[in-house]
Amino acid sequence: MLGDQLSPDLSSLRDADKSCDVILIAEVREEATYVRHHKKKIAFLFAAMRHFAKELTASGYTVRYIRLDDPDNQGSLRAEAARALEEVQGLDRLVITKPGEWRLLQDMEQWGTLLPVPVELRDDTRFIMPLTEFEAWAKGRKQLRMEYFYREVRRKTGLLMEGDQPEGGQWNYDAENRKRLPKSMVTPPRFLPEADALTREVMALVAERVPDHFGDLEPWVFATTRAGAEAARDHFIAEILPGFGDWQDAMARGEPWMWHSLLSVYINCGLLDPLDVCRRAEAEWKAGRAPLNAVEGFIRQIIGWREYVRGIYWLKMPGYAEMNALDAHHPLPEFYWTGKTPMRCMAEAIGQTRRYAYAHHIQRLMITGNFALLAGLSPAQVNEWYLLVYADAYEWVELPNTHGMALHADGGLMASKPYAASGNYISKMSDYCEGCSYDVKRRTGEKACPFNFLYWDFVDRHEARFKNNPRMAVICKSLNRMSVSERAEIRSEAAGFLREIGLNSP
Ligand code: FAD
Ligand code: DLZ
Ligand code: SF4
Repeated sequence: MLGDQLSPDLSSLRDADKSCDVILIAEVREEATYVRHHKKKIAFLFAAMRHFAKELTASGYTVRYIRLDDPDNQGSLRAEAARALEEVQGLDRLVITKPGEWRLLQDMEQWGTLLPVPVELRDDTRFIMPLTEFEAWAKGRKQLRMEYFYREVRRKTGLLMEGDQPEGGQWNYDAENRKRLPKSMVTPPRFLPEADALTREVMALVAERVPDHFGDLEPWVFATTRAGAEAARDHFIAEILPGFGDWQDAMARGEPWMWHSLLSVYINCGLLDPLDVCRRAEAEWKAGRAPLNAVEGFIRQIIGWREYVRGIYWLKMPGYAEMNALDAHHPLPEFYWTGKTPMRCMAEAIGQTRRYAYAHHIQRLMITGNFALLAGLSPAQVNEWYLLVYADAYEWVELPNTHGMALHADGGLMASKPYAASGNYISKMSDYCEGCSYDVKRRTGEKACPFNFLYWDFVDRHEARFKNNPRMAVICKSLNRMSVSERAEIRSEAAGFLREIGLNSP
């Protein structure tokens, strides 16, 4: 069982025989370092793996748990599987639930020829839409759009449905979910558990073994047991969910969590079941304790976006990872690691990412993602960053979000238009611009906000591609209303800024 397969109803356990089968779980250097994962991400996963192994043992399974500091640790999953087969008598086959990453699936598909026993790879059944159903849905469609897929999943699950119609008469209440946080509004207290003794032990191990990886171990913010994850879920549903919709797109200084659930980290590693979480949210609406816009918005993220990005990943890999439709090649600027930049919005989002291995969706999309898009950063480098900095990141979910949603590197497969925005959007949805060294109102000249000239430079660079896109036409027309000298000034300002942060002009 892999680090993100911590579910007692995993397909590989379906017919497990407690009297003779052995469950192998291994902390291995190769998985911990193939990208330099955030220290908090590794500590979270190893602590959750250790707790899960105890849970399995208590329920009668024989578990072979390999710790990172086991002197005989072979350093890779395949080598640990080989060692287990050698050291444990009587094992005659290996059963694995398929991993969520192409790289690992490719490797595991070879195990049958490399190991002395047959290897059976089973589908991961923890998703609502099996991949074959996603493929069938996608087949023959000219355009794939999440919204239509989402309606299929609503019908399939019956979530927020009245017969074959959506509850409340609308499928989507997003229009109600774009409020700016009022100045007087106070965000609710969050459920942020302290580290238990087991977790503290793992934190010390991580600090010792991968000291140069990105990110802080303290302060600790994640539950590492199933019971803890369930407590986090219950707290969210009872206390936070009612406000989820209204400020879903809002950002505020010193407010990393807003009304977001902080549940992806638990759902993605198997401590929480996505459909169960959605049914509980639906029950809150039915009981009149949470409004429809909040509950629909929350459920859409899980049964819509989460399922959709997974479908896209497996439909389009391996070519998907190589796409670079906007021909973006700049390396990642140093401040993506340090958070040291006068751009207050970027400093907030990156600083928080370093501290918590978490940032909410709008920060990932409209701050760090938007900057990467506008500045023409290399999708490969940006992808690696997102994969390693967030505790909830596995390639099946990270890659389509980054590559497709944030960077438009797939040329519009995931999203019909790039999520490009100038400083005006950030100023509307946050208080970051107050007290920033830059002036969000200025497009060029002294103290002009980099998001402004980079935005117009981006539109200018890609005008030919976007002018026929109906959702970009208005923007392209605005660009065309600018004088030649104005456009030249924007280009030169953008080039100067990129040089200043260590990048050559695009
Ligand atoms: P909430 O805002 O409370 O949302 C509820 C749940 O919906 C989440 O827990 C998550 O399970 C699901 N969800 C919401 N949006 C998405 C989405 N776009 N795709 C898939 N699931 C979604 N999410 C990851 O789980 N792992 C990643 O590696 C990841 N990388 C991302 C990279 C970029 C560039 C962007 C723009 C988004 C990424 N997301 C990723 C999606 C989203 O940002 C996170 O799921 C969310 O921020 C997690 O925090 P939360 O649990 O508080 O979410
Ligand atoms: C992310 C991760 C890390 C850091 N470490 C391990 C590990 O030591 N053992 C393991 O089984 N899995 C680990 N993982 C998760 C995998 O690298 C991989 O991302 C997922 O299993 C893909 O579904
Ligand atoms: Fe970000 Fe520009 Fe606002 Fe500064 S002024 S916080 S750089 S959007």
